[in-house]
Amino acid sequence: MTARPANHSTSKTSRRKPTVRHPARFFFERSLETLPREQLARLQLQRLRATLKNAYEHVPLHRARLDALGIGPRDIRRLEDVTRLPFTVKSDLRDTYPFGLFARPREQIMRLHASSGTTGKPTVVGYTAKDVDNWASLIARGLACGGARPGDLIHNAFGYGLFTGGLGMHYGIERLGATVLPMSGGMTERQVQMIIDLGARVLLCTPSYALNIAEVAEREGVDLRQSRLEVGFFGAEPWSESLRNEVQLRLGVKAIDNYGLSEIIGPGVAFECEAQDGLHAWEDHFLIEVIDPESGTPVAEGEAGELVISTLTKEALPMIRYRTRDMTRLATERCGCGRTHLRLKRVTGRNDDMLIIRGVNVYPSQIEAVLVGLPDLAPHYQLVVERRGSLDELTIEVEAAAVPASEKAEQMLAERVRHQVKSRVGVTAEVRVKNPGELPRSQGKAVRVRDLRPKAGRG
Ligand code: DLL
Repeated sequence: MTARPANHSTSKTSRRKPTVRHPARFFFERSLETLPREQLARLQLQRLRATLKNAYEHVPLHRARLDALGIGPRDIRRLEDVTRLPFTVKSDLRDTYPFGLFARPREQIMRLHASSGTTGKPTVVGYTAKDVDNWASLIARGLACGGARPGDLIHNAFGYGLFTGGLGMHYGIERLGATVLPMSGGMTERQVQMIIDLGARVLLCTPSYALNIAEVAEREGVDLRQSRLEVGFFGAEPWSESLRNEVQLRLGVKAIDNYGLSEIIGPGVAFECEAQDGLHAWEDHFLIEVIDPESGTPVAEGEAGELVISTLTKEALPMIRYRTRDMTRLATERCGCGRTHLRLKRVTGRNDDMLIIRGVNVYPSQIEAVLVGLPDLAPHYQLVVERRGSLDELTIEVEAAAVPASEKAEQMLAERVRHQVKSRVGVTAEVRVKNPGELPRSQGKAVRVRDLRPKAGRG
């Protein structure tokens, strides 16, 4: 293995963000990414009507719903009219499994992907050749937006296969004009070796797997901060600012958030720019709304709510007002990077992942934000939810950075965590301290919650 000295601080204690070389501003599709908002809105309206026509003419479920409301594609005269359209939800995909929401015959589908789903049947999604082509451009655009450049060597550790992460990113990397290393997930020692030996500048994986890579490297005595890595694109699961700091520090990269979901396209819906202040959602391809999940009505700008997305260019699987269940906030003020597309603030988690503990609503990522970075703890955790009597109880399993010197020391550590969580998130939890290495490590999407409640009574 060979490594060259990095051009940023390698001190473990430095919290300074590494600076990205290649400072010149670069756009993959400059004119589209910087389109004035009035023009963007005109394009969206035209594309929304075309999408509606596609869905109405080719998908029986959409036609039946629109007919029931007496709405046709021509009734959409202004963008705001989108709120008259019915929502589409995840169970619509399951109920019409496998191809019932496709607007093209199977023979015209170039690619299928599927998301495993924790219950029941998987969700199958499809792409025409044109969809695959658009997808690659959207990802190339996003990678450039976050600091990747043509000519970079990009180590893609998202899983290849039915998951949209691996192959979706793969074609985007090629479209950007970069070199792709199709690593897929797993075999972490090998990942470390390839990062060092081949000299990737950019790493792609989930944030929890990035941490696993960092940990394995440290165990093997390899300092990845000395490697050529400079940028990491992390996504596919919720993560906190604390985890961002941790990953930046341990890998010596600038960590860029990116968001997407299979039902809409996969990765490629929204990417952070180098400002790391919200994710630009590509509005020429997606119409973004944020609604109150209870009432279904739009929330005021900047308020938290459920993200709802309509696709504007998808041929095979047009989606009308898809309820993502993901909670976020919108920012439409102009971004310093010059892109005009609105930004999603960090996606905190799915509203079905929200726990209600003694009346307090809490997302796992809020607890993560408190735990990661606390002294004497490793940045690994699991939340265990149990039903005791009529109440839900939360136990937080944390991992000590080193085996505690005594039982007393362990109790004090647990007490410190309990206190921090109570004062910063407002939740009362038991804390169980595990020894180093005891909690499971992520290979892709981390499992943060072990829900031991009886299925019928879950919050
Ligand atoms: O995770 C697509 C993807 C691959 C995105 C690679 C980014 C990078 P699904 O497996 O369908 O697709 O899971 C989608 O993951 O609804 C969110 O709940 C969650 N998610 C994805 N990205 C983020 C993120 C891919 N950046 C589901 N922050 C979504 C928070 C995220 N949650």
